[in-house]
Amino acid sequence: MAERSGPPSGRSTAGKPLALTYPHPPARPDQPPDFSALKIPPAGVLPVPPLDLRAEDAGDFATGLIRVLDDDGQAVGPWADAVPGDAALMQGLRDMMVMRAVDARLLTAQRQGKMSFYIQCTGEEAIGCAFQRQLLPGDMNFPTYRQQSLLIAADYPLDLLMGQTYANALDPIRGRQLPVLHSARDYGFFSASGNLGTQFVQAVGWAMAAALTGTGGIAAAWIGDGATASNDFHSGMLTASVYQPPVVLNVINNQWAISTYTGMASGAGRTYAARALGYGIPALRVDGNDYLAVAAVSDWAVRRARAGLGPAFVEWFTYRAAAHSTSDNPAAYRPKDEAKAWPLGDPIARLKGHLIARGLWSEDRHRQAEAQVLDEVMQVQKRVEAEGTLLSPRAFPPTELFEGVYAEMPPHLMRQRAEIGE
Ligand SMILES: Cc1ncc(C[n+]2csc(CCOP(=O)(O)OP(=O)(O)O)c2C)c(N)n1
Ligand SMILES: [Mg+2]
Repeated sequence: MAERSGPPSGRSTAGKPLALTYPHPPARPDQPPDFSALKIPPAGVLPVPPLDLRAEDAGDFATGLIRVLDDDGQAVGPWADAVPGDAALMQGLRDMMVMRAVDARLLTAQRQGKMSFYIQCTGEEAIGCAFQRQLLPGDMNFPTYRQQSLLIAADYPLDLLMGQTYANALDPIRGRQLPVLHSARDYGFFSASGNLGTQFVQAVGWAMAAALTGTGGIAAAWIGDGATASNDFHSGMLTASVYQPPVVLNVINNQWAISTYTGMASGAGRTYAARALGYGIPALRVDGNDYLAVAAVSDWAVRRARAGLGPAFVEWFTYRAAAHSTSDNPAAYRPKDEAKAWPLGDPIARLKGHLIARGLWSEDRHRQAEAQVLDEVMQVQKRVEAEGTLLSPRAFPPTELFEGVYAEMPPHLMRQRAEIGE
């Protein structure tokens, strides 16, 4: 028998040192932003696939980029015909403006010490706002901490949305979750999970149950690019691929997972959408800063799920323009002006530009609307803050701690409640 001999330790058979690959972001804080390596195809080049698109025919959609708005703000290409009407676009602009104003006000409130923590979705407003407007009552989102835009477009009352972040008497879940981990079943917003990746298994399971029990409704799973590195992502994908439930599997690729560059989760220069093809799930990759493209593709994916044609995967290509959270300082790991250099621009500015180009809007009307939206949001915030902030806290009765978690209170909690004299 031939004697087996391996290469000397640490060297390849070609005699070269074995080395690992560590993906690096294109630029660090002391360098100018550099997105030159991104391949951004022109708007309007991809067709609209049939609703029963199969993974093996989805290659171009998973590696390209569906874009409707071109650089002049015109809607171009086949997907332009799938965009909702003018009233829906005006509504979309307002939704995004409200979202941005709410984020700005709550960020300031956190900096003033009125709440403990906040997470903004700046730059990603189009994705949740446009997707939600394609859903129906009875559908269910499984969101992360960065999908408050779904609630805005579901017309969730702003005093509840803000109250949750102050954890005051207006908080429907009475301080049981971190600020921004909302829970609003009647608005199609499943209790947000802080554990990355769980949304994929939960949404797939919910969609299977909806199909099995005939209760109807479709599910939408939401995770970030970094969370695709979790086991739950793969479990959800495999289960969706086997049972074909009515679910839309969304990955928001905003280039960062706190301070970790997206390349650490994508690996080897592949798109996230391309990963779904290996599971036999058709996937589309979309410019997430283009409200028209987001609305058209969301409508396509939602109709596919509703038609019983199985799961679809969407990679929303965008940029996290703000810090990860109020506990993060992005100046430590990326160039200061990187958000401004993002080649796909800002979703509000782009929709505004489109509506102006079509004579439906103007800079003046936009300025007025911005002031009006800010005023409305500040009025609500004032009312909400009157119910208590960290600077002027109003304690809940301690017995509340024991309610609303278990249908039947377990004995150890009964004992604890007795200890505080109730
Ligand atoms: C299972 C798990 N691991 C780690 C964390 C800590 N953590 C919170 S947010 C985050 C980054 C997530 O990045 P991404 O999925 O890209 O979403 P984004 O914040 O960019 O929206 C990490 C590592 C967590 N919450 N859950
Ligand atoms: Mg991310």
